[in-house]
Amino acid sequence: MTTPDRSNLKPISLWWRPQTPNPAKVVIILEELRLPYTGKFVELEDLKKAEFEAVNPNGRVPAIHDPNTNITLWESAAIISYLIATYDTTHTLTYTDAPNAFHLQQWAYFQASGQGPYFGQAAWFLLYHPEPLPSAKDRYVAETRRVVGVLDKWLGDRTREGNVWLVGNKMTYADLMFVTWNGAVGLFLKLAGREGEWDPEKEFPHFWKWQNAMMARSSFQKAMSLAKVEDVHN
Ligand SMILES: N[C@@H](CCC(=O)N[C@@H](CS)C(=O)NCC(=O)O)C(=O)O
Repeated sequence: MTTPDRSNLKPISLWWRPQTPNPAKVVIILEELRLPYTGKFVELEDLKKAEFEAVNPNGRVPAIHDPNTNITLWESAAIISYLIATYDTTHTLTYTDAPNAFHLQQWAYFQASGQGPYFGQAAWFLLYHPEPLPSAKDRYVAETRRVVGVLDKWLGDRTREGNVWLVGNKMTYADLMFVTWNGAVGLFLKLAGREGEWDPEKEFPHFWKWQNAMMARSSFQKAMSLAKVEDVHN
């Protein structure tokens, strides 16, 4: 695949819903890489209809179509991997050398398989499951805390070595992949009346510092504030 001409890019179409963690991950990377994109809002009830399933057979957001390369993709981690490989030509958010490149993949897979789904199940059982299932709620809240603990311990060890990011000495796409689900924990515990179980500043100080550094970025602010979904951005 040839590298698209950065000076003449057509907007990338992004199927999404506002303020949802997986689409917002992609918005953050589009913003960080200053790529033009158009939001294509999908109503909840349209996600499993033929029109959208022609884009994503899994019937979930996000999905993208990039007219510059003619690729259609779904799964947020695969989309981010594509955007980085195609457009981060100066490697601002990535490393290409071993072992850093593989460690980035390791953390990205951990986010996609170990953080997102577990935090998502915690939110589901706390807020949406039709029957109250205390053991399922406790299991996923405990897993959420365990995953945050893994990140906090790793970042604490890194801080003692003089680095504050997951890999190498700069913020990468792997760090940014965690920020939206991290940010959802306080909200879903609060909505479930369990805010007493979440004091990250005290319990997970390295995680908290890292999370706040990413939440302060304009890419995160934009991803969380976008509501007018058909606009062209950048
Ligand atoms: N593994 C997928 C998960 C996508 C996902 O669950 N998206 C949510 C929004 S954050 C969704 O579309 N939910 C609607 C539904 O479950 O029907 C990814 O990372 O892209």
